[in-house]
Amino acid sequence: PAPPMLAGAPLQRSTLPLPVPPGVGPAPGEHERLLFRHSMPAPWCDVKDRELKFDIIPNDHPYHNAKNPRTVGRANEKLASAVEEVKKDGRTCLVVGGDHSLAIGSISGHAKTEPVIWFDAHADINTPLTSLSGNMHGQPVAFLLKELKVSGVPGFEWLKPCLSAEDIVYIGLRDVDDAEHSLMEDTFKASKPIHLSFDVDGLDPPLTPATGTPVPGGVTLREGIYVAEQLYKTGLLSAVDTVEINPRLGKTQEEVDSTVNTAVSIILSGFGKAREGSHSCSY
Ligand code: Z70
Ligand code: MN
Ligand code: MN
Ligand code: MN
Repeated sequence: PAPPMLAGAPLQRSTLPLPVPPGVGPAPGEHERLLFRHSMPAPWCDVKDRELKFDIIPNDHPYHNAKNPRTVGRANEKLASAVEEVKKDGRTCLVVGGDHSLAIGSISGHAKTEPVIWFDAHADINTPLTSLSGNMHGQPVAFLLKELKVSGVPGFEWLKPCLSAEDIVYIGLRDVDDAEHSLMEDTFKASKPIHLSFDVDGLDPPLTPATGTPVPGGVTLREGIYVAEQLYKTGLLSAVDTVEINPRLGKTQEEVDSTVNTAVSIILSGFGKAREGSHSCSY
């Protein structure tokens, strides 16, 4: 069949390495069919499709609490080379997984200095020594961080940790193991102080109508408060701006009140007010 056409950013050339980690997800070839079936015509995208085949290494015994380390390690080595080729070709790389252990190869193969936004309910920063599940998809960040010096894992001889703690921004965390929590405190504590510059027009307009340039489709109050809470919990929040709050622009007293109340909730969260239901442990 013709290569699948995928929706994507205009003016970007996209490439699709399609890893199928062993035993996980659709069978080889199935990705292509699925992508084709769900794709929308996007003629501005020049899609170059590739599929990676991975070997299942026999007798792949656990390394401490890391299951299938050789199989996962070699698969990631292959993925890293594929991503590197895609980037050398000047294309945007889309990896369709597969579980999150593929980030080890994907991020290693990408240029080494880019910041990484880790959007996840989970921190995925367990090491083979701390993991309770043994699942390597709960460990990729630890493998990538220079600070954590994970080494000696069979299958990962090729890997050179390429990220520093300051290169990672987490969004969405809400299920972090105790050991991960300590690892994060140790790893991220040396980071620099954080400045939060909070423009209320980043929130959805009904929350802060009394502002100059509302734009539809903003962040929910829940999300905004969450961001402020998480920044507070880093212990590194050393300055906060709250801007574009303009009571004169409220058409009614209600609009003024909701704008001010929203801003106050964000500020309080940034300074340590926990919502009801937060437990005493900071995660
Ligand atoms: C747990 C672990 C996990 C999913 C990541 C969970 C990790 N912290 N789970 N993504 N779905 O096993 O290390
Ligand atoms: Mn994950
Ligand atoms: Mn997750
Ligand atoms: Mn603004």
